[in-house]
Amino acid sequence: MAAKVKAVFIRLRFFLIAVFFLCLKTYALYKLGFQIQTDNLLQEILLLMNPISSAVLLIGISFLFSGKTRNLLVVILSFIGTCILYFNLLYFRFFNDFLTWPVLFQTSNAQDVQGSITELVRWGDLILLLDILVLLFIVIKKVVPLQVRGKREPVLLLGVTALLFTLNISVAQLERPQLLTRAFDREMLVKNIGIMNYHLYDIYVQSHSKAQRVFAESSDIDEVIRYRNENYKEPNTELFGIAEGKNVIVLSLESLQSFVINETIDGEEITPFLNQLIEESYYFDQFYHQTAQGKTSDSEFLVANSLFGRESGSVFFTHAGNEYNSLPEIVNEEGYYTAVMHANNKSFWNRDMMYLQFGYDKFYDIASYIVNEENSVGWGLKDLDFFEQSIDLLKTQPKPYYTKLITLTNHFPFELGEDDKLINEFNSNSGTLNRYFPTVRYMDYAVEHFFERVKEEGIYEDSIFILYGDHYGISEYHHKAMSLFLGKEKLTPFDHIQLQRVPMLIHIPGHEPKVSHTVSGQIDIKPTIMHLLGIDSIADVQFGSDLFSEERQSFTVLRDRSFITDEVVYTKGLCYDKGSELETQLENCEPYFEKAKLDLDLSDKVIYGDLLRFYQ
Ligand code: GP9
Ligand code: MN
Repeated sequence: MAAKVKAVFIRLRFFLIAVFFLCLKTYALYKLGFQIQTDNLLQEILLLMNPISSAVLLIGISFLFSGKTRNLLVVILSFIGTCILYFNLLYFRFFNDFLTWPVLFQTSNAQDVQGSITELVRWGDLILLLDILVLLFIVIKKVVPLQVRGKREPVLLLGVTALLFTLNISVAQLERPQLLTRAFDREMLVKNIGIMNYHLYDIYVQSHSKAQRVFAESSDIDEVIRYRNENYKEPNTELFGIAEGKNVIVLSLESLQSFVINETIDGEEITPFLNQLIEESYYFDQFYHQTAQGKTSDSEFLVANSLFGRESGSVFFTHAGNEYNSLPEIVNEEGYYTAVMHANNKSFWNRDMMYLQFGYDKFYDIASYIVNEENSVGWGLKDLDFFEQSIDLLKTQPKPYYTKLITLTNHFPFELGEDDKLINEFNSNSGTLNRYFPTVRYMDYAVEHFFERVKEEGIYEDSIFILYGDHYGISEYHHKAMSLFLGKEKLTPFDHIQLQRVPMLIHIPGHEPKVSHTVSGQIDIKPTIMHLLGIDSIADVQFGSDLFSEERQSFTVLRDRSFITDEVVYTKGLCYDKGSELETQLENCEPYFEKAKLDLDLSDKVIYGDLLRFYQ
């Protein structure tokens, strides 16, 4: 056996040397070119191993040939691999990001790179050709013998590639669960599955969504428009246009759920400031997040478009090239300056690409903030520092502006320094739930500080504020601990749906507070803001309705097809009576089946077919 393996190695040594060179080069570029940082040994191992499977596959194409052609192909394929790496490097030097398939065709990006190519190319880059020269030398000098094409080789090669890739993915899953389904961030993907496999994955995702777009026809939008017209709700006449010309400040509050509102831990309020703000705002206590795997990005998508995100994956990745008629773009036309402030990498959730499509004037990403060890925790910049630094940015913006600020500290795994813990942790078997309360409390404190500062800076009076929780923070996995907090014996699917409520506040200085019990969701934010600004929404393709409209139907559907009305909750094929919180006959839910289905399916149809390109 050992002798056989040795023989194979000797026979394939030229191929193996080439694979080794390409892997080594990729690893060196990860470290020196793309400056990928690792936090632990496992991540370092992943970086080392992730180029192998794709290098074997790429250079293995030579196995389809014999003799001189085969050896020459090894050199050419290595060169192609190097070119792919190099294009990424140039792109990275310009955008601090990895290439994506649609970007190659998005002319503005490509032109940006072309325009400054002389600044991006460096003499030292020639070192990337060193191995190619060595390989070429070997071929020319005939150092390695010529090989005949083996019948089984291509099959064997595919097998080995698959094996190597499976190994890679398994280790990556340990490091990043749900890596491919959530597809958070390009850097994370590259770090885990390697740059070449990332490109293959990207091509797969993009082509899949392209296909549905190709078969869509302009008449497909008609059904959607008809449905939209049937469901349009007249704005509330008293509030229509009330905020015209005022700044709109949107606070997307990380992982904030409604179950903490007006609750305490050891006698201490969890959200003292929000509780007080609710007393001075319009508050919607039956408001649901409608996100799925796209998490924050899904909530952003819902708010900007009044369309649903995807059932799986993230629409921010799969449909960032679509035509949208987004809120930033709409208010832009009314003279608003539009921006997002969020201290994370701009490519996270593909935001940099999607925001272009939404028409934001500016994305203040991590590069706009001073982030260091002292002011960071968990995912990055602490909320208090984030808000403080954002105030300076707000002040530089032309008025009126529409600005969304996205917080970060209250993110799983809910880490917080001792000094910032203003209340005790909870005491249960779930560390996650236990830690959640102090981080929520901290976020509440940071939001309070933000309000103090906007008042000090004279921003407050000229602005309206929209605050909402982006999605759940505590998953079903922690139900046992959660039941302890809620004082229930066991949580049912009904309780689970109730836990999908997130706080939603509209604070307009000078307005009397009001609590609304209308069942609603993130899909309703866009028409609500439009109407407050005096922009009619009848001609806009959207699936929500104005939260203030007197004609509003108290109803919302979640992305997993559960739905809620004043009377019932439908989830997991069961119908619950809201009053008794017990299961009831399916008949009671039936009248809403059609609406729930159409809302989701027609919204999906718009996205998959890129139908808004047919509608202006
Ligand atoms: C990342 C932040 C968190 O920038 O928005 O994303 P999430 O994991 O909550 O979707
Ligand atoms: Mn989030």
